[in-house]
Amino acid sequence: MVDTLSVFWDEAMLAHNPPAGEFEAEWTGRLAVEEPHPDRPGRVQNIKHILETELDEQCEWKPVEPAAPKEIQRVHTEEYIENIREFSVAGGGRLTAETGANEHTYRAARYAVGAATGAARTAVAAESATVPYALVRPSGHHAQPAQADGYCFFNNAALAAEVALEHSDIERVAILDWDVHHGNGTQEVFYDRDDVLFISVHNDHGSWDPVAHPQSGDLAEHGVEAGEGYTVNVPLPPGTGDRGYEVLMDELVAPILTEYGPDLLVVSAGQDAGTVDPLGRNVVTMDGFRMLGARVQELAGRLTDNRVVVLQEGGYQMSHLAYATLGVFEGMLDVDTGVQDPFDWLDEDYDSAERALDAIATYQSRFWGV
Ligand code: OKP
Ligand code: ZN
Repeated sequence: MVDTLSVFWDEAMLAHNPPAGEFEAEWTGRLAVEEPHPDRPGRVQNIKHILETELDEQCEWKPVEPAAPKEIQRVHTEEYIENIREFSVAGGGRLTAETGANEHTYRAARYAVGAATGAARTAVAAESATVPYALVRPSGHHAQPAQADGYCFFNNAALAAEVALEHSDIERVAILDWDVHHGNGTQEVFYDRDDVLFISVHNDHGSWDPVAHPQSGDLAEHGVEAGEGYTVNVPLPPGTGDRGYEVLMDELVAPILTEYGPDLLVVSAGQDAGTVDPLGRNVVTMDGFRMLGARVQELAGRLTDNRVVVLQEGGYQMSHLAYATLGVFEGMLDVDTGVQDPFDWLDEDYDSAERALDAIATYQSRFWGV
């Protein structure tokens, strides 16, 4: 039984700020009002505050050591890390169409990695009656070994998995990425390996940049060589909601994780599948996120001796993100705060989701008993 949430957090992560413009893109001068970039500090400030107001008794706040470049080299090239440092300390700007830095980004990104690896170390420590949670920005799941993408610089989840694998008790890690965007960076890192199972659940958005994001997130991206079958993509149609996510947890994720038998579960928890998120097209409510948290906890209890680590990824509707994230931890800790989703009003398209999930299960049945 887990009863506390260990939140790895440092204010250094608030100072990162991508350039303003038109939504996530560069300013063209066609519009009247410049908009702050969707990855705003308020995202994590709101999560921190709702945890303090609604789950204060359960939360333990943990200090973060910023990761050194050497540690980040477990996943990224030395040259890439140095490029990010130089770009950031010189004042920043846009690295890709949507991914930008300021002078604080390099430091913030090192804190994010440090929070993720600190949380992973807590998770592998045998007596973990706590859920370690890295409350971080910038996110990591789009970052590839030598390529920034999708608001991400260093891949926090991949680094958490690598750090865990250095522990003698940990031979296999499963990463479940429910951020509404494809975790292409994490996929890339482990594409030819079977010691890390990567499951990404996302909107079927495809590739969005030939250089920064060439991966499609389609079913056919299922790993190569030793990694064949160990990348599992679950691309979902728009409108998938609570019921679709519940079915995919029970009919795809749970059986595959059970068959794989991981020693640690890493969750790339971006709550941008949330209803009203401006960057996603799914309609998961707080109840759906409670369900996801409860399912993850059930799987960790049954498969990994409660070894689980939760890493913050996306989520851009600043109010809903906080409620959704509270829902995840209510589910994990089996607590009912009584808080209701204030933004729950859209119907889900379950028929489309069901058709997609059936096709995905058929495809995956060549690798797994689903
Ligand atoms: C980051 B995370 C093409 C559209 C791509 C990027 C979204 C990044 C989301 N320019 N938009 O939450 O997965
Ligand atoms: Zn996302």
